[in-house]
Parts: sequence; C-alpha cells; structure tokens
Amino acid sequence: MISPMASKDSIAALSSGRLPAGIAVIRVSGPMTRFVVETIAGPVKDRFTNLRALRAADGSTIDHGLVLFFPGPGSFTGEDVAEFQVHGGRAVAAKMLETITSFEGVRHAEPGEFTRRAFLNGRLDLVETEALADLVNAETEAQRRFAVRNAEGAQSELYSSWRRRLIHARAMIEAEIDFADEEDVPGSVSEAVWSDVSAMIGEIERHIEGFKAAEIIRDGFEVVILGAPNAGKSSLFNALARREAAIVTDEPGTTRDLLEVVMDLNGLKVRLVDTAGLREAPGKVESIGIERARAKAEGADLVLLLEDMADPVSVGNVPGGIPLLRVGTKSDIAGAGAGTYDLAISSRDGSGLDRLLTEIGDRATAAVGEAGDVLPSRLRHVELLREATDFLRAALSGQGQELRAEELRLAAERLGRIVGAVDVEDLLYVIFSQFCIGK
Ligand SMILES: Nc1nc2c(ncn2[C@@H]2O[C@H](COP(=O)(O)OP(=O)(O)OP(=O)(O)O)[C@@H](O)[C@H]2O)c(=O)[nH]1
Ligand SMILES: [Mg+2]
Repeated sequence: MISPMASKDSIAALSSGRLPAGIAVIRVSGPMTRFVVETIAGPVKDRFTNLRALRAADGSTIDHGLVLFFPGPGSFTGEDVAEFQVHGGRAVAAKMLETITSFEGVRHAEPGEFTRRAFLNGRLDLVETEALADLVNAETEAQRRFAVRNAEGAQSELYSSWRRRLIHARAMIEAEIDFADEEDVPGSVSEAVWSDVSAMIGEIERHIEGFKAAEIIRDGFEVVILGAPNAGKSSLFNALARREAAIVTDEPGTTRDLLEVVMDLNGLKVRLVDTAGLREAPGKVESIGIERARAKAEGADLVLLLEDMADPVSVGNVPGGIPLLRVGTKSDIAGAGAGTYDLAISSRDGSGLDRLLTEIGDRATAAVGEAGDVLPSRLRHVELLREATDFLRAALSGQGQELRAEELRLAAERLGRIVGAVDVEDLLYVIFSQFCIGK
C-alpha cells in the first residue's frame, strides 16, 4: 500500500498564474498552516473569507488581502490548508512567500506537491489526479469537458465497478471450490459468473477502442495537406491559420519541411500540417521534406489532397486507409475545374474555405464520438486494461477452478492499479511531474 508522507513539512507556493495580475493566490498546506495564518493575519474564521492586514515578521504591513483557512482532513490536500489572496504584484507575492517560508518547518512546494498530498491522503485517486492535470492544461472546450468529467470520478467509477464485479466473481468461484462436496451449490452459479466475465471482456475492449478518441481530444485531430508542388498548399495553410505562417511563392518546391498550426474547431483541437509538394527527383533537402510529408500523412486523421484545378498534376500514391478529402484549388482562375473534387476552394478570394472548415470540423467531431462516453485518458490505462482482459481470457479458458480464480484476482489487481487502489509507488513521480508548482 501507499506509505504516508514521510515528511511533516508544511509547503507554500504561488498557486495562481503569471504576475503581475489582478490578484495572486498563495497556498499553504501542512501542520504549520494555522500558526502561519494566525501570525500573519491574526485569528480567522475557518472556511470563510477573512479580510485582513497581512504582516511581515517585523510587524509591517505586506498587503491587505483575503485569507481562507480550511482545516484538514476536509481540505484539498487533506491537511490544514490556507489561501492568501493578495494584490498580484511580483513584490507582494515574493514578500508573502518569503515571510511564509521563513517559518520553521515551512518550505517552497515542489511541482504537483499539493496534489500529491491530496492523493496520498486519499482525497483523490490516481485517475482523478491525472484528470486534474488535464483540467489545468485544458485549452479547448472538448478537453475541459473530458477532464472535468474524469476529475469528478466518471472514469474511476467505471474501473471500480469492473473491479467490484471481478471480486464478486472470484468470491463465487472460491465458494464453489470450498463447497464442492456439498450438493446444494447450484452449478449454474459458476455459469452465470463466467458469462459475466465474458461480457466484461467485451465491455473493456469497447472502452479501450475509445482511446483513439481520447487522444484526439488531448493531442488534436491531425489534418495533413498533401499535393503537388504549387498546388496551393501553403496558401491554404496560411488562409486557415489567418497569418503568413508559411512562405508562398510561384516557385515549385517552396515548402521543404513540415509546418504546423493549431486551430480550435467546434471546441476541438485541430492540428493542420503543411508539407513539401510531392514530386520526383528533386534536390536533397526537398526529397527529405517529401519523405516527411508522406510519413506524416500515414499517421494523419485526415488528408487534404490538393490539386491545382487550372493545372492538375497527379502526385501518384497517397497513403491508403487514411480518410481523404480531394480539394480542387485556385477556383478563382480555374472556374469549376475539370477533375473530380470533393470541394473546390480559392485561397485568394476565400471561396469554399468555410465549407472546408465545416467539413474538417464535422470529421473531427465524428472522430471523437459521443460526448457522453467515458474514455481511457492515458496509455497507462490502456496497457493495464489490456493486461486485465488477457487475464480474464485466461480465466475463461483455464483448467481448474483454483487457477481460474487466481486469473480473476490478477485481472482485478490490474484494474486496481489504474485508480491506485493497489501499489503504484513507481508511478507517482511520472504522474505528479505533469503538474506545475502550486498545484
Ligand atoms: N489564383 C490563385 N493562385 C493561388 C491560389 N493559391 C495559391 N496560388 C498561387 O500558387 C502558387 C503556389 O502557391 P503555394 O501556396 O506556395 O503552393 P504550395 O502547394 O505550397 O507549393 P510548394 O510549397 O512548392 O509545394 C503561388 O504563386 C500562389 O500565389 C489561389 O487560390 N488562387
Ligand atoms: Mg508550400
């Protein structure tokens, strides 16, 4: 099991963002917190906002601000916690932190240390902790929705419910082993157990499939622009990015490397990638760029294949199996165009760009699926879920009830590792290092 915090240090940090700002929030946690608060601010009422003059060690006023005191264990970290809300000047925050950390037993917090204490004190499980990191880092509406649902425990509850079912299944099988000689244990009990285990394998596998959607929410839906040199790729890239992010010239082979801009479409993160035009026998730099373009397209969520409708040039093979939109370019000079295109655009006069954005947004939305789904949010979860289903399959096909019960135990243990209900010491560093100081 998880060992309690070795040190009884109290910790302090600036928990709000970059200074200067309107206000700064300084957080303190640990056994010294009440003493620190009462020394700096005088007596305060627990769980209420207290407007106080805040005093340095020499009695001079640092600032006037709000003080909140949350006695443990009903606080974020489970320890005594205080927040000082002061004016957000750099010198104010610095003086506050200097004053607080000059108390014996109080030091600056390490990154993620408040959250780590919350986890170690049982205030959050591991999945909720990860979701909190996602919430702090969320940039798009989809990322926020996804993170807040998991921070509220939706994902943890799913894994815990599977684990409870397995623990129950194992208890039933073990009861059957113990009472095997007695006649009144119905054989159908174990049948029901095994059919539930088999149903659970299906549920877990469906859940694992959702990881792709979770990755798109977190990392973005990747759209790669491909086409022959001079097809108008960089012009489209700039038009959608609304800035001159890529160089545009009438010289074929202008773009040689991958360029990326991030957009927010329907509240989803979309990464748009410009690439080198595909053609044969170019120079050394350009051919590396072309290789990169093809490799990038192989992993894309959507490829926009651009063709100059005024001067169509075939680019040969495009990666198979990747959703593709054929986009005819330069409609301002080519008219309707000859070839077959899903969409016709002009980056010069802007026509067709709204339709293209709508199409990309719709495809991104479809790729992340139903908003209500609970998805695995880390590769760590997927790996443990796969191990769990391997054990479940072994349990289903295994010989001998004892061995099969043991496979059930191992599967339940893997599920327990996801939420941190069983030994996870080795993981803690990785997870808490995702946080900034003050969280
Ligand atoms: N009339 C017209 N010209 C365009 C349009 N889009 C691009 N062009 C012109 O086509 C030429 C090539 O445009 P780029 O955007 O650099 O083409 P690219 O596909 O990025 O080319 P490479 O980087 O060399 O592969 C430039 O001279 C652009 O001004 C358009 O919508 N209409
Ligand atoms: Mg280009």
